[in-house]
Amino acid sequence: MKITSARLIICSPGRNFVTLKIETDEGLTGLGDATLNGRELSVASYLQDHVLPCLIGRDAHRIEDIWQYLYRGAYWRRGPVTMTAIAAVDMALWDIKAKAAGLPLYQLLGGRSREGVMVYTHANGSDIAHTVDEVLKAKAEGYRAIRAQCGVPGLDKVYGVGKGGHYEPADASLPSEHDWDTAKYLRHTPKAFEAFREALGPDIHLLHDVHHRLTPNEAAQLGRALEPCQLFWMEDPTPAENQAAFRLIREKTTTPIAVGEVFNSIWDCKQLIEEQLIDYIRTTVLHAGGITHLRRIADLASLYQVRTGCHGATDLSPISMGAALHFDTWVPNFGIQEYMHHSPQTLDVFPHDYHFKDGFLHCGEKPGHGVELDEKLAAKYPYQRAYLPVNRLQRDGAMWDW
Ligand code: EZ4
Ligand code: CO
Repeated sequence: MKITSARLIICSPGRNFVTLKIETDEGLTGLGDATLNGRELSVASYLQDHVLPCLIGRDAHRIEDIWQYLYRGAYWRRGPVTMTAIAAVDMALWDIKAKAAGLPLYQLLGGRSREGVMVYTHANGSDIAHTVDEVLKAKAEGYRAIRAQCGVPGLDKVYGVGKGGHYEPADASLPSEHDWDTAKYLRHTPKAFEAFREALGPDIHLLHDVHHRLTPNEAAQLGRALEPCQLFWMEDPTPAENQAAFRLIREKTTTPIAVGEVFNSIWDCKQLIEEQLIDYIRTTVLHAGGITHLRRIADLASLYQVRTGCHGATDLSPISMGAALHFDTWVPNFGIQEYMHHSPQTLDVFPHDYHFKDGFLHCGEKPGHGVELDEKLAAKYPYQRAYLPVNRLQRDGAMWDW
């Protein structure tokens, strides 16, 4: 089965998405997500200018060979732009192979390991009382796991909190600026989680995202302070370029740790996994080289009792969500899947086979990954430049991590 065409569809139904469509001489087509939040056109150019010309005429069934060709063959390995571009090709080819087999994608990976995929949703509030309301709302909607983010007294703008409710990660045509004060955050967060746990009772999982803002020692302090609240995980407690830094956190707290939404290859998490410095690995089918590479990461993780917890924010298109849910349905060391709700416009542009029920997402049984693209509708939403915010210290305006 030969690849006859490979082209990009860039649209912005509420936010930007880059989609790769691969067509074959047998009439089967496949879709891959190529969206890299705030850097969308870089991936589009990498694909358009350098990858797509090499695909024409290749056998669409040779997924592994094409993956190696694009990774080893490029000489320049890894990085978010490269690995997102490879992921788009990989996802589209798995979609085609599964359609050719007439099977839902999870069947090609090894079949079903679970009846559904436990997801966590977001509850964001401007203060503790507001966040308690949001957390209870999520519980009432049937979620078994809830990520809570709460405004901090004395800080004007904190990422993901705002006025509460849902947030869009890329919120402006130039980066907006948030401010940060670690002492205020560390004072407030344990009090907030005590209130959330009290309101929820013991049976619902609670999660929290630190967005890389603490030093390892501060992260250990927070982890310890949160131990009585029994978190499912504390996410991205500190930047992870230096994987050994996590030893300092691990020695001091039993609060489980999740890391990896910004990772793009197995090399970013090799030491974290092999030294059992984390509990959950958050790499995705999108930013970490597709199903072919994510499967390799999950298999390494399984040797060390590290489970998956794939990133699933709105900047990953429904195509990534569909592919991730097939992966989650199979992967033996599954932990949890993030589920942040896409806008109604996005869901209309990407008709999909997955559905939510009682705290679980179900990938559906259609052949392939089960997500399509309405190109006519997509054309009504042209690309609009948009950025993630930046984070500065309140004290003196210096740039800070996030
Ligand atoms: O900041 O998806 O866990 N979820 C997150 C998200 C990420 C965005 C980055 O593009 O941290 O909000
Ligand atoms: Co995160």
